[in-house]
Amino acid sequence: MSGRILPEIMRRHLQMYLVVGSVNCLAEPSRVVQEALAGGTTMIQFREKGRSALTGVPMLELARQLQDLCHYAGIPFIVNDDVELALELNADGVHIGQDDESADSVRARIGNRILGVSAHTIEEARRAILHGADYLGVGPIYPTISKDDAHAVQGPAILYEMRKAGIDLPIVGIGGITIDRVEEVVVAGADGVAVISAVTQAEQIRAAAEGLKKKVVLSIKHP
Ligand code: 3NM
Repeated sequence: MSGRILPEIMRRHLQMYLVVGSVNCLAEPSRVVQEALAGGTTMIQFREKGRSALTGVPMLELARQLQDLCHYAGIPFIVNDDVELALELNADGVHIGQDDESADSVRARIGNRILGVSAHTIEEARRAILHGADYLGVGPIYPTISKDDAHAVQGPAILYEMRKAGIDLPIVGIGGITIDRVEEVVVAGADGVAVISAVTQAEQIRAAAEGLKKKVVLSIKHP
């Protein structure tokens, strides 16, 4: 890779960002991801967390399977938290939280791969940018049932505040986002939505991803 991802390309990848692990899936994870990709998912984060999360070889095999699907679909495959795993897989990027290794040290290890950082405040956002983040994950915007240790609900106001403070890095909103909430999240300043349940728990996964993406694109203000 010859350089960091361009912000305008990053923004497009954030439009319909599916965060997924085996724990979130009612059906076979690879089926869920295939359907979500068919619906126009723009980026995938492998997040194998929770009580019944896979570990060791089964986890690695699943990661490889999902990575292949992303590769064929031509979209980035991002690994949550685990820098070692991301490097072993030669993933397209890593997403880290505030409790994980610091962003500057992750940046040093991953070279020009995509680096996403969760930020809950303007200060955290500014620090992440200084430390080399390519995008910020901001949430939880609404109450979520998919993350046990989620912070307090922020509401879309946090997105307005970050943009008003001059933060112009690509941002994805996360936490409790459903199709009915997409417009509000994008109008508040997000470039897209990151979801678990709105896609993985949907009866029609492909249609759910398609609907969310369309809503994001329609809600983006075009100059
Ligand atoms: N991170 P759902 S909220 C993985 O606030 C994750 O940083 C969050 O799942 C954060 O779309 C969250 O089902 C869970 O609410 C998102």
